[in-house]
Amino acid sequence: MNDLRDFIATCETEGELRRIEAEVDWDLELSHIAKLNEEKGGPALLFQNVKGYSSPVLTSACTTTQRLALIMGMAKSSSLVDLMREWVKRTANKIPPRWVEHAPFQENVDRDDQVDLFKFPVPKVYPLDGGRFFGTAVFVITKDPKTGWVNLGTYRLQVLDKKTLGTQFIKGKHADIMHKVYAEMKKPMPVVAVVGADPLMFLMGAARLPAFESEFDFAGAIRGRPIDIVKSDLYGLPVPASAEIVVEGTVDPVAMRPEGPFGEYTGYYSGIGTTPRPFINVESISYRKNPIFWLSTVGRAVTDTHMTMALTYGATLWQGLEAMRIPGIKSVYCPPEGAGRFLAIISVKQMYPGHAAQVGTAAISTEMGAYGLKTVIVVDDDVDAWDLPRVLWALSFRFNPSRAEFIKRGRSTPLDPSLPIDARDITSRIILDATIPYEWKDKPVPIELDKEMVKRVQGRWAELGLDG
Ligand SMILES: Cc1cc2nc3c(=O)[nH]c(=O)nc-3n(C[C@H](O)[C@H](O)[C@H](O)COP(=O)(O)O)c2cc1C
Ligand SMILES: [Mn+2]
Repeated sequence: MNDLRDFIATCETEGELRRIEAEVDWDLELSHIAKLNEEKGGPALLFQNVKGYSSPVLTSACTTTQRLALIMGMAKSSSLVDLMREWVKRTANKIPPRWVEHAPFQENVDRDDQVDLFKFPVPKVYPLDGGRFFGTAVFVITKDPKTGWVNLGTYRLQVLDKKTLGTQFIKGKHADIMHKVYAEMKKPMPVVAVVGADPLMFLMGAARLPAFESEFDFAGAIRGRPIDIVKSDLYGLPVPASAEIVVEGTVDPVAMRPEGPFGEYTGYYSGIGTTPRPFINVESISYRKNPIFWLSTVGRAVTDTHMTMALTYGATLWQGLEAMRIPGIKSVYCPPEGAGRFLAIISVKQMYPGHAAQVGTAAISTEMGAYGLKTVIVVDDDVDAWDLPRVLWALSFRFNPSRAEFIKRGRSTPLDPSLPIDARDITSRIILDATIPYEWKDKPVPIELDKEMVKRVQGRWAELGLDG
């Protein structure tokens, strides 16, 4: 798969995409069709007739595990955990990107007075949103001026006027770290924001990968070949050659403007009553002919944002545990209902006393876990991390509240609605050890059925009138 057009074609062949020919308004109507479609587990949608516009909008691309599998080039029958396991395996050997000369998006370039973000069918998503959001299924590319580290991250972008995009670079995110380096140098930070490209690049933007490493190298690892990149129009930043729309500009080191609110993945609006934020002065926009605009509805669970984060945050957590060389990790699952980041379940084959406790404390110390993760549940290896009824069983019959570990202070996300709006920097965490302690000499005896008797009664099933 090379670009978004390949993905759309593949989805169409696989019966995973519907084209919408009827005219649809970008103002709430398009997003509401997408959201309701996502709640029904529907296909990806390509809106071909957006009121007042001639180019299309793609939504709901990542709402199902099947479509995430198509993006990763895996079998449609793969489970989310299969995708995570493969992600961890493939990203062990990173592949740097490759410079190429030309890209289709370079065909149209608008600079200076021609720059107009309203040229694109940017939807307004939720009723109380502060405006139209150009960046949902987006990724922002920045470069550290001191080390040359290139980062690619998904951060929402609001159209503030035809040449300005409001940002929400949350504290400690990689674009925020780089912005602070530029601010110290009193220099504006060059940025590129890309909408539409090889859809894997959006997954990479959303993934919580380590600082100082480039998402391009991880993407190459997953594709098994280098990602083709070209130099951006003005500042020479690397841009995937597969891009549909490329916006380039700078973020001032000090200037701020109000941004938001936006209906976030927690199911609540964020950006109500928050301080102003940095913004992008757009200086150039390049785009393919008939560019495909891509939207994620974000919003309440479960949308394509939750599925994307369940895959990418879950894989990052798993990778982090592997990197710590902790033995016995059987499976990791970060439920999409928790946006893949607030709740994690880890299944472990215990090998020594305290092993389960180690897994819990390790999880909250990984790159992924040291951020918004609040609850870790550790289960024994006879329970699969994704098997929620069995996890609830373990929480009922193996878990003892006196074995819960409570951590009072950790880094939080300002989007967490469980914290007061003015005190969201710090959260508490809890580790629920739902295993049978390894060191117990007398362990409870689990019920196993008599094997011979099982065989015998299965042989009599029809005779007993229980078939069908
Ligand atoms: C659709 C979508 C929107 C997101 N919006 C934001 C945002 O506005 N601000 C933010 O800091 N993170 C946002 N995230 C989460 C980041 O993409 C994620 O934390 C990622 O790791 C950031 O990249 P970085 O680790 O290179 O900083 C969003 C994720 C998705 C999938
Ligand atoms: Mn990063």
